Amino acid sequence: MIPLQSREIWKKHGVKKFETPDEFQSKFIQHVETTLARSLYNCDDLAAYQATSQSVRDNLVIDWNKSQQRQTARGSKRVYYLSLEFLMGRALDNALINSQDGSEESGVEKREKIKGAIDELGFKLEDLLEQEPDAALGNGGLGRLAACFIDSMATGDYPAWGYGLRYQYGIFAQKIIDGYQVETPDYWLNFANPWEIERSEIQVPINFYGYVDRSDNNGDGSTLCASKWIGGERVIAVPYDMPIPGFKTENVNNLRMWTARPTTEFDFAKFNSGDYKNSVEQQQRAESITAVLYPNDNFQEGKELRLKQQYFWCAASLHDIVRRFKKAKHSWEDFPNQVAIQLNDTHPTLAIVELQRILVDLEHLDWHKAWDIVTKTFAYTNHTVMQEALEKWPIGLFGHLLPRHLEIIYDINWFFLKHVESKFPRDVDLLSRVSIIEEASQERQIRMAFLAIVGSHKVNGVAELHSELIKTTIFQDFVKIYGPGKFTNVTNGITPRRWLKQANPKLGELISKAIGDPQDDYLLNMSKLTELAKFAEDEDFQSQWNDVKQFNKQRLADLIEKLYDGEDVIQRDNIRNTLFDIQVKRIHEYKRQQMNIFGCIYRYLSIKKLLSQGVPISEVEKKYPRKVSIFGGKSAPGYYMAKLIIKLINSVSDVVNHDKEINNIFKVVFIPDYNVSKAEIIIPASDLSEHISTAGTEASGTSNMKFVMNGGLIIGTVDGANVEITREIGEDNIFLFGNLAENVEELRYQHQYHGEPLPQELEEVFQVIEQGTFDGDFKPLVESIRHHGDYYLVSDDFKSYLQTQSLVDEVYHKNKKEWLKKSILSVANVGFFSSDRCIQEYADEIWNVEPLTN
Ligand code: OX2
Repeated sequence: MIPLQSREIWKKHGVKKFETPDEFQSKFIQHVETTLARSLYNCDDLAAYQATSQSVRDNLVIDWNKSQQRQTARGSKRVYYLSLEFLMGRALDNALINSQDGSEESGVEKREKIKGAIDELGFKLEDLLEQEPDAALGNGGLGRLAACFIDSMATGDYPAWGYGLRYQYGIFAQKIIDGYQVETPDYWLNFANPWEIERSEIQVPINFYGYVDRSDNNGDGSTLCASKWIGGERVIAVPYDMPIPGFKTENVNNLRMWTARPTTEFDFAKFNSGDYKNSVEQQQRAESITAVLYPNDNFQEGKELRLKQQYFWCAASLHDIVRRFKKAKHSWEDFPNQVAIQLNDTHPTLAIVELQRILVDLEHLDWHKAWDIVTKTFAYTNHTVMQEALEKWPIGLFGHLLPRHLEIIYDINWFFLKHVESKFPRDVDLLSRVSIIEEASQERQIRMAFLAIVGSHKVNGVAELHSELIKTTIFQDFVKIYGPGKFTNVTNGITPRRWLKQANPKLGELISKAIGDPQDDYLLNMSKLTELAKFAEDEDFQSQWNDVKQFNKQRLADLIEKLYDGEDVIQRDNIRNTLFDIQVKRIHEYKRQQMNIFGCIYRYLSIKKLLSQGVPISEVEKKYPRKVSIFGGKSAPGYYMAKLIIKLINSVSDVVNHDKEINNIFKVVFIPDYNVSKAEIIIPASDLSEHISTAGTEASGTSNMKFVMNGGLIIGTVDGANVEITREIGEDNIFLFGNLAENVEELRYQHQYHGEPLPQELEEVFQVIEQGTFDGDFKPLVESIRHHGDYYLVSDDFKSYLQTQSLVDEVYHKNKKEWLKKSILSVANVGFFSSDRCIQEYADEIWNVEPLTN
């Protein structure tokens, strides 16, 4: 503590945020010369990016300190969002847009001034933004959702922290070599990361392995005899903090990311036995815990290191949360009134067990009293119903790494099953179905989703259809046990700051002008967008709307040209009448990129057929108007089928794009290394985007919302959030097709037992693939549909997919006004999908926390 008389000196010198362009320039130069130890003569774009970021960060940190002090002083309940993935992307532009001071000026105006100030210093803001590597600490939707949520929590003035892991390697960078995906490491911390603050003064010891001591562990001869875990291997968790600014508020929240370090304890035993090298090696292993993000999306791999990551992160975060709670000197009963912890999927389920261990073993609370606190604290979000993604851990592996936690899980299960038995006596089947320990498999396994349900007071799905599905399928028995009230829905959302204002400044400008909102308040209150509806048929407005779209298409064409080494793949001169059809997301059989590329092959064959019949190309173009099909996305490195789909897309692209005869009326493009910053260019450029998962498999989807928010139309199945998007924007404004979720089981059954012939169109596609028209061996892909039950129902939906694509062509090319009207109406009604709305629902229905305003 600073002595009272010294505080005056602090106050006199108190740090100040830069407010004017002039003050910014002064900060910038100071950071170049001192922080970076560079000068006027050797300040390149990278240094300028870093100096800009440091300057902006200084402002954030000042608000961050105030926000944290305010939150502590008010003693308000805090939310902790635990996510193993935060797919943040770049921070600088977002920080500029969100930057706020006491003045009336919006962050957006401020950004313009900084841009001017940077100009004067001899740099271009756009070039500096490009210097920043993506913080790609996530796989796909789940990690990006966490990033949108912390943006909205800060914006809504909620006292909330995110907790994650600071991986040294984020999701791999994807290279395409000979059409195949090749993974290269993403060492994103190559240059200092100006957005993080290392907190090396905080060191949390984390233990693994060891054994459980049941002797008199109080050491004082008292009768209290709890168990005590004696850990065998110790590492240290050190946090890095990232300030998260809200929009139009001075509130700045914290994202705390843990990194693993070796202990500095000296192992005398090893040293004396001359085993120095070994003791160093063991120390080095500590760092490997947070070295790399597991690159699977919707798939669990079951590796010990992954479980270590999970425990390391949960234990460090809980230690932190409990320490903060204890400082305020509340009684333990008050814990759930002070702390809400949201589990982003089952990855942080160990936090439930760890809190119970802290309360029972370390704080000596009665088991039931402790468990009451635990269940009131936690809530769990489920993101999938797919079996292969549901986490299970073999008892052997788990008990070796975390022996005491295994015991606690057994006890949790014992009390839970006792409760079930009392409610449903003698239903042995039910007991074995809901047991946290699965006995059926070869080795007994812990079902993490069940543990998460039992240890939480609320469980939510991420879109209405999905939340209904979990209640009738994977968690059916739990609805019977706990009643339906424990299960709820919070439909996903996205932050309009990044996904509208930042990604699509031109559209943002047009909107704010049209609805008379120069301060961009619509970015907080998205219902204001409904004002756009009155312009839906206004020709002048339509033409401005269209101009924005064309500008964004041009911007994407530039990116593609760069990625294709200067090849003008998308014919520049024709962009205005070329439909951009985009599918960008993780490559997965259930997302059905294979159906899209089969559709592309069919289109190509149809064009060729007409040409071979002597139909002139100008006539062919009437039936198959200009279109470019754009794909992007990463496959898990070990996912054979997904990798084959990538190869097929690239091979088709090779054939189609180099076929002179079709005169460029159709192109297929694969954009390598899809990531957040590329998404910001790609999404605003879509005329049409594809969200075509097998009904019932995509829990929500969030890129569907991003595309609609940017004026793109959707072709999609009746799945995930597509259902609610349809409800919000109107069924006239979306192209839906395909079988419904309720019919999927029956269709799969039919495939298994009655092998029906494939539709003619798909048969034709398979024949040319089998003839070797496209480089590569695609037999497994074709066989999975022809002979192995077509699990994802491509054959069932293919025809209606093609028909719907024809309808798309017709509206786009023959009725452009109608198209633009649909596009405007979609944006007018997309407001529901702001993540601000999600956070408000979580806060009101699940966390019971209030925003904290000045
Ligand atoms: C994804 C889901 O697949 C996607 O549908 C959803 O929009 C997203 O999470 C955010 O809720 N891993 N990733 C997901 O689920 C799992 C498991």
